[in-house]
Amino acid sequence: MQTELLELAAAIVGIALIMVVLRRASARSRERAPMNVRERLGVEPEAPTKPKRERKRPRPGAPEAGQGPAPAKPSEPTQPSEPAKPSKAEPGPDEAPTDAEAREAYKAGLAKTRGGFVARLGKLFGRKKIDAQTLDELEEVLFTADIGPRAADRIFQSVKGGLSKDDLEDASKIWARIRATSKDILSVDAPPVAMTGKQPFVLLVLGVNGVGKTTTIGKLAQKWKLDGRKVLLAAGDTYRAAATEQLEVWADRAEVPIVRGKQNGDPSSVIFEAIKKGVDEGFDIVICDTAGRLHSNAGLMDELKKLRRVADKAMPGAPHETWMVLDATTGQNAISQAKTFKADMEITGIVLTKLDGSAKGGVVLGICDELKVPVRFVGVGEKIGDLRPFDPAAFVEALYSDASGGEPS
Ligand SMILES: Nc1nc2c(ncn2[C@@H]2O[C@H](COP(=O)(O)OP(=O)(O)OP(=O)(O)O)[C@@H](O)[C@H]2O)c(=O)[nH]1
Ligand SMILES: [Mg+2]
Repeated sequence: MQTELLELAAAIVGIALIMVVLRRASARSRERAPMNVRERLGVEPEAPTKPKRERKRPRPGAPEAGQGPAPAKPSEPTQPSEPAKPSKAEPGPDEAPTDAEAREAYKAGLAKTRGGFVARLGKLFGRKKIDAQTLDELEEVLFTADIGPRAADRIFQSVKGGLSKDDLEDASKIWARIRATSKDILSVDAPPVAMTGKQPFVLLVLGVNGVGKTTTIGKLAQKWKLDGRKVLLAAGDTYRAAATEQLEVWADRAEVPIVRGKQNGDPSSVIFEAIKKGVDEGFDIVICDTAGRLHSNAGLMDELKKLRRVADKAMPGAPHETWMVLDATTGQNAISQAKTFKADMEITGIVLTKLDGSAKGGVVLGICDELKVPVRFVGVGEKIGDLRPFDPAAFVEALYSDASGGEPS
C-alpha cells in the first residue's frame, strides 16, 4: 500500500514537472515569434474586436469610436450597392464621369497602382485555399500599400470582422467587402463647390514645389472655359524664374487672360489686381497660382495667410475655395503634407495629380480617411485634357477592376 502511494506521488510530481517544462518552452517560443506587421511598421495595435456573435449586424466601414458620425448609409457588399454620392466639383458641368472615355481615363491612370498593392491582393485571393494565414497576409499587404494605416485598418477590420467564417473562404465576398469599404472611405461628405452667386468665384491653389499646381490651373482654366465660364488667371508665383511665363503658356492654350506681376514682386499685389479686374470686368472665375512652398518655411506660410487677407480685401469672402495640390507619386508623404498645411490654414479641396505615373494611387484612400477634405479632381496625365472630377465609384471600379474579375463595385 505504501509502495503504491509512493508510486502515485512520484507520478504526480513527474506530470507536474513535464507541465512546467512545456509552459516554459511555449513562453520562449512566443517571445521568439516574429513581430506582427503593425509592430514592424510602428502603427497602433489592432483594436480588440468584439466576438462576432455579439454583433447583430456587421457594419462595414463604420468609423471607430470617437471618429464622428458613421456614413449615412454604409454599402452592404452582399447586396447591389447604391451608386455612391460623387464628390462633385460643382453641379452640372462637373458631373461624375460616366462615359466610356472617362472610365478608360481612370483605368489607364490607375494602371500602375493596379500593378502594385491590388495585384498583391489578387495573388492572395487567387489561391485555392483562403485561411487564417491569408488574413495575416492581407493585413501585411494593406499596411504596406501606401494607403495610410487608418484606411488599411478600416479595410482590414471590415473584412475580418464583417464576414462570417464561410464568407472568408470566398474570394468574391472578400473583394466585395474591400470595394464597398473603399467606396465608403472615399465618399467624404462634403457639399459641392458653390460657384454660383460669386462674381467672380476665386480659387487659391497651393502646395509644395513641383506637385503640379500650374499644370492643374491650366487644365481647370480650359475645362471651365469650355463650360462657358469667363476665366482669369493670376500669376501669384513671382519667385521662381519663368513661373509666370509657364502660366502664360497655359493661359494661351486655354485661351484665357492672365494678370502677371514683376519677377520677385509682391504676389499679393498680383492677386489683388486680378480679383479687382475679375470684379470690374465681370469674370466668373479667378484662379490664383502660388509659389511652391514647404510647410516648414514659416515666411512663405505667413505669405499665404497674407494672400488670403488681401484677397478678402479685394472682394469680401474671397478666396471662396483653397485647393491643395498633392502629387500621388509621393505616397504617404502627400498625406503628411496635407495634414501640416491643414493645421495652419483652411483647405477646402484636394487635387491629386500624377495618378498616371504612380503605383501609389491608393493614397487617395488615406487622404480621404485622414483629412476629411474632399478630393475635387485627379490629374491623369500632362496634357490639358488630363483632369477628371473625382468620383469614388468610378475610382473604386477602375482600381480593383482587373484583380477582382472586373465586377463593378
Ligand atoms: N504625369 C503627370 N504629370 C503631371 C501631372 N500634373 C503635373 N504634371 C507634371 O509635373 C511637373 C510639375 O508641374 P507644375 O505644374 O510645374 O508643378 P508646380 O506645382 O506648379 O511646380 P512649382 O511651381 O515649381 O512649385 C510638370 O512636368 C508637369 O507636366 C499629371 O497629372 N500627370
Ligand atoms: Mg507652378
